[in-house]
Amino acid sequence: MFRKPCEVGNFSLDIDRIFNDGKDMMKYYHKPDKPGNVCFDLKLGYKSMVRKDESKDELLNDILRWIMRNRKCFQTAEDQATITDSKPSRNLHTDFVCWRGLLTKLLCTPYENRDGWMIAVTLHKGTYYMNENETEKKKSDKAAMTERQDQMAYWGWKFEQYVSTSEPNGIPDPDSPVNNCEAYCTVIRSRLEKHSIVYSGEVDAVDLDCSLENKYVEFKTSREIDTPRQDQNFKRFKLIKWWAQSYLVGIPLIVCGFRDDDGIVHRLQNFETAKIPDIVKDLRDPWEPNVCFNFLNQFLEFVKRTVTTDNHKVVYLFEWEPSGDIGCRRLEEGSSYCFLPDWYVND
Ligand code: 0WD
Ligand code: CA
Repeated sequence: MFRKPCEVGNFSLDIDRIFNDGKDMMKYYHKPDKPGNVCFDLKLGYKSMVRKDESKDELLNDILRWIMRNRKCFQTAEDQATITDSKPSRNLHTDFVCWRGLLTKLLCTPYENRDGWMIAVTLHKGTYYMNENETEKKKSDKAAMTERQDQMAYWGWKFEQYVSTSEPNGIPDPDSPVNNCEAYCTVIRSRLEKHSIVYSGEVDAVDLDCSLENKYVEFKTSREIDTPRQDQNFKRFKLIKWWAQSYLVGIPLIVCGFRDDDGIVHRLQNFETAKIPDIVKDLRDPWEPNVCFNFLNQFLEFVKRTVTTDNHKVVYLFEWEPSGDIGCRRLEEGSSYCFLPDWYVND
């Protein structure tokens, strides 16, 4: 049903969020000597964090840059035979292009009871581009964020630093400033039923000791689980997101740092992505991957049926709130939701 995701490329964003084709920013997993017994203080260096400029909406721009530099990846044999000039074909032979994070949200929608979503879709030369927009709720949540919440968001980035290095077999450097600007992203091609999809997702590190074909690892932090209630919530609401996010790009391993309320990680625990659906089976009424993929498939069908104007200046907005139906409206040509830049459409 969902074809094994295939990596077709990768790119990096440097400290200034400048795009580079390739693996410059790829990190290596440094497994601690005693993963079951560590002491990582995630609070360290909060004040010296180098922050990404959140006022800039980066849209799909980095994926589009990658596509422009790698047009040959999208050519069919037929294209190659009919090329009359040196320019590769403009047709991507791909139904959908988006960020991985958007697909994660769609997969989790059947079980989501808190956050809705807003997705802008543009059909351009036969490909549906999907861009996520912040909902009003997300904006007000962000504005109401407390210092404590901001510090806790920092803890996740800090954890990555304790367990990864820039050089293979290097030693992590928890004294250097943390930043959320640099990124390493993989580009994936996959297919769900009739829909071919190209998407990109950020990857935390590679594990050189891993014997599997895909050596990528995802880092997470989570509050240590003390009660049956916390265990249920972890399985019902957190593991579904972790599973969807990593499954989409074929990441086999998630390394979780379990922390206390004071931001200290005391132990690491591995989660094999493929086994997560089994771990949650002891829930009353557990979530199921089939339901997730069926929903995504139906949403993509709905988009294809609804978005009929092939014009990069026309955006269709799809909106959903928990327990409601999916809304859709076609916006006027040239609306503020347009997101495909001229440098891309004119290339
Ligand atoms: O719709 C999206 N997901 C967008 C992502 C819209 C516009 C831009 N981006 C950028 C992100 O800043 C990042 O560079 O794309 C890259 C990641 O895309 P993704 O892989 O599709 O995003 P997602 O799967 O939601 O998140 C992966 C990781 C996060 O790790 P955790 O463990 O927290 O899931 O990407 C990072 C974060 O480390 N990340 C961000 N970092 C800084 N600012 C952000 C953000 N807004 N979003 C994700
Ligand atoms: Ca992560």
